[in-house]
Amino acid sequence: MRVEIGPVTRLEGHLNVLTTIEENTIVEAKCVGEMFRGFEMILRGRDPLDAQQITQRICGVCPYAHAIASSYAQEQAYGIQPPANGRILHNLIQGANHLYDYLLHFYQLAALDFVDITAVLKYQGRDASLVKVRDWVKAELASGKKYPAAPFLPRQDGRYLEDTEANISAVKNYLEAMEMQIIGNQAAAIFGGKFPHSTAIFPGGCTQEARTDLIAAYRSKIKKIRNFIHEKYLSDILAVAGAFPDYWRIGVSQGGMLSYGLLPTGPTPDSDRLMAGGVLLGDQVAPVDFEAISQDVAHSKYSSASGQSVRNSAITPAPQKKAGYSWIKAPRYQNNMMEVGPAARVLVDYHQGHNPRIKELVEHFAGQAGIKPAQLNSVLGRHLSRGICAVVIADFLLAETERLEPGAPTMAELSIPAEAEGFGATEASRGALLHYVRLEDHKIATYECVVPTTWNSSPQDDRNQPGAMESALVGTRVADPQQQIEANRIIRSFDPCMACSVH
Ligand code: NFE
Repeated sequence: MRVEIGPVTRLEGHLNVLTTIEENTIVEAKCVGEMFRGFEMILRGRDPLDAQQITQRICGVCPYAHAIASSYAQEQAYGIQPPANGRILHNLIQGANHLYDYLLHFYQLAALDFVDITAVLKYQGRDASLVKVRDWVKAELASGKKYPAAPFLPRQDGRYLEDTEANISAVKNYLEAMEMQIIGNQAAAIFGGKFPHSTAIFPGGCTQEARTDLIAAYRSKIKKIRNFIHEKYLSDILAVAGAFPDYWRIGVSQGGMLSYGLLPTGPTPDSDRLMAGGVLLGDQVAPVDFEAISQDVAHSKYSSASGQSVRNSAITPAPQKKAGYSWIKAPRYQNNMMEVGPAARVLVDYHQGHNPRIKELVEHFAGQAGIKPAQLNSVLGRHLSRGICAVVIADFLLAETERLEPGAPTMAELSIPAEAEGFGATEASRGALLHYVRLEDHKIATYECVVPTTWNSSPQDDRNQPGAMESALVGTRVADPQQQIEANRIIRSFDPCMACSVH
């Protein structure tokens, strides 16, 4: 039986998933990116200093990651490095965006897969926001509409969290998480100029000053989010994990794990990072080699050559291509399918014994849940990994503010060479993000972005090997093949951003 479960809701953009079901088990899944954008074509021939601005328009959720990756790529091309303050401000802006994004994903996008919103009907307290949600849900259910209004309903049939108090508390935190996201974006905008699209992130640093009043304002906002992470976010993840332990074994991707590492602690992107990068295949981690990345298009709607390296990437849209079922390309590492994202970030760092705090958190939570660290490759593992990332990032950002030198320069001088190239790699919230720029005659000749959701939601490659999300869906038992709440939970655990994936 073939069942389309698109458009999948509570994610960014347009995703369709074509599933083949046999005996209530998914035997094949095809992820379909349904739009074409062409940012790399837009960039050709332009002034390279447009790139960190234009690439931010790829997405309203992770724009700073694009600005950072573009800045790193241009810094390499121009042969410059930011002053210490400049690199720290990059980190402060990008890190605040990660915190915002994890909370957005868990509460607004994923939690309603597990939390029973109808539990608010039993709420008898006086919290004005909860009363509003209760009355709204009541009215929508009473309306008899087939499709009650978003965001809480409709939803797939299935088992939800049963404890009324836990459900009501999660809904309360759902509302508070939105306040936290505002605070996170305000924190980022203190140095980034504005959200979503920063005007201040620049190759060579940041155009905002490192003033003591700004630093104090930033710190107070990050401290509020840090408290929410420790008091609410982690316990809500664990409450879901406690009620749905089977999801430690559901949604396991079948390839390797790739992370470029997050938040450099020294003057250049090559410096050590808060979270170390690497390629994890089996239990072996190797350093990342950008030359080992290629992008297949056998099953994508492009007629350009398949399997090209990042440097030689080309893009010719072919909407009528019969074998192409997605507008997403299929990036591969030495021909291996890779999962990117929070679980990859945590596991790649953990396997290298790099950040002691990550090791401690992984072992603490794995012990508490009775799982092996490798089970972070799962639906619950991705949620918990975001929680772990949030803890280490919040602490790091506060420590970074103490390393700022108020009044010292935040920007390096730059001049644009006639011919040059650069790679810029970072971790967006959803995973490994690579930008590549090649200049000719002071202008952009080639620009290529290899984006997190392009890895995770990729279609099959030239060898018909599925993408990470496709592989994580195969083998999943579904109680109701038409609704597939289980598949929806798997898909959302990756937090796909289709706008980014097709860019
Ligand atoms: Ni549009 Fe993006 C992806 C992230 S790339 S959300 O995929 O995170 O920077």
